[in-house]
Amino acid sequence: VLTTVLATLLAGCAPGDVANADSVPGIIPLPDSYEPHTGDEPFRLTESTRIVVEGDAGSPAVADVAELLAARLRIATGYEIPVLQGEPETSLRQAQGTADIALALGDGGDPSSEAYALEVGDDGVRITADAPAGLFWGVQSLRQLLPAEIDGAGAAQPDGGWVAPAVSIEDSPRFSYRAASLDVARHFFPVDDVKRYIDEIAALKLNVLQLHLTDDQGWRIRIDSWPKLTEVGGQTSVELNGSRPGFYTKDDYREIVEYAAARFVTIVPEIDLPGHTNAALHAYPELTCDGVDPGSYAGIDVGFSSLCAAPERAEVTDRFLADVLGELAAMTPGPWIHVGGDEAHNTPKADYVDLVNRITSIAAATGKTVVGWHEMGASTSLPDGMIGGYWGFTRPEGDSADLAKSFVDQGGKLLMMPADVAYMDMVYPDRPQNALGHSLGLEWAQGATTIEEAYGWEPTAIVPGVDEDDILGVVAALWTETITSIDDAEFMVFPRAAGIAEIGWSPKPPEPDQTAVPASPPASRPRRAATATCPATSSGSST
Ligand code: TNX
Repeated sequence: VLTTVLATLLAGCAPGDVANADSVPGIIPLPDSYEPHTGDEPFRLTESTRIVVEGDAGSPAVADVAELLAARLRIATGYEIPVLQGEPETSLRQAQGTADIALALGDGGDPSSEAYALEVGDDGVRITADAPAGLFWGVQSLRQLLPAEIDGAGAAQPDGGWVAPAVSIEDSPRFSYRAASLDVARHFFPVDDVKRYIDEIAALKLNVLQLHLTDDQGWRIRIDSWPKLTEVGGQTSVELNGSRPGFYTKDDYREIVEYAAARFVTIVPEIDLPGHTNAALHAYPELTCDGVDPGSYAGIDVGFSSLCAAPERAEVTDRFLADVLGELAAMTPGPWIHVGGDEAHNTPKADYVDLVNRITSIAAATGKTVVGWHEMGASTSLPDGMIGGYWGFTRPEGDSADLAKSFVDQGGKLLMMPADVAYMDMVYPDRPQNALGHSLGLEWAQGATTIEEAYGWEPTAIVPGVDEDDILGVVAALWTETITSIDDAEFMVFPRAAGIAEIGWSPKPPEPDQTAVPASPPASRPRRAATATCPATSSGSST
């Protein structure tokens, strides 16, 4: 899939399609600054290439980055690609017709930095960073400079050899939270599918995976103190395009979290509350106001279920919230937990605000930073620094902008995922179907979303009064009412999420009135040419 992404977005736009193709490195998201050494000899990866971790490399995380790179290169090339510590032997290696790939961790600096520098030439590759994450992102850039076959299984060898063009890159992200989401509640996705998805998003330097773990149709995460959530609530799913129930044990979840962490991706788990709770209410009818089991739900409607705000249910509801969010926080090393808050259409306004206050304060008591959908901005007592997820349109309708702004007014920040451009479950214009003949995607967010639309929005230009500093990041969201398999998920998400990855990482593009004067690299980047117009027949090579 990465190959498809890159082939579509990069090679499909190779020289001829992009005005300044000679000077733009074939990397998505486009780096902050770059200087191509046009005319210089490229780096050549051969059977004697080694990966050298420079210095004393006390950091196991750096060794892990080196091993991940080595594993990928070995699979694609069949070469040995040893990993060792020490100093790269540039001159010796050059004489043998190759050079080392060096990874160097700077001393001091900001441990949370994602910045890196990448030097590529015929005397080797050198990636430097203040923190391991930067080295990992630098590795992703290197992968994209190599021929697309580097992401393959080893069957295809590139015609021109394993070369990467000579270039100097200095790079760091615009936003610190660059996410994809995956709805594992409507249809369940097994651990291996999630790992594959993590590999794909990390290649685009997305560093958060929001897992939508619960909804009306299913509850997907084991909670020991409320076992029927998964024993009952994990056995159902949407049945539109085929059923896919299931749930993660705590070991499964830990495996996902660790796999993601090794790729510098943080898992943000979402328990959707107080609406979207039919699976929980079916498992524990004592959570409903009338105590009656609502039955399981396999359709795709939203907004009908709700926790009960009535005082006589306060004890059981607050115990449920504390147990669920407590266990979830305990198994989540990342700083965030997401408590939903969307589309509680069946919860009276006063009850909704009361429940939001209880949900968010119980969530904050776990020590995590709380994330919720923009509707939660209806409360004026949100916890300190709470993050709101804006999923209205790029031209806000109704009170969506006000509700989102409420988070900022209360000292929090926003995640931007406008549904008309950042919802990967919206149909493509030609409305393709899956292998079973079912249509893929929904249309409610202003119809089809093209690749250009997914790429053509600016996070600071949506909610009035919300500026760069008020925005934590961007999200490419995948809801799975119509999506049953990881193949279909990838088809919907890529390449559209590549545009969102670039919005989240690359420098803010110049205002439209400044684009008349083309910027000369490496000073700043132009927004890439419209990608969907590129020819589909491409070599798949970025060199
Ligand atoms: C809206 S976005 C939802 C989800 C649906 C999605 C389908 C949001 C916060 N809620 O429940 O799955 O639309 O596109």
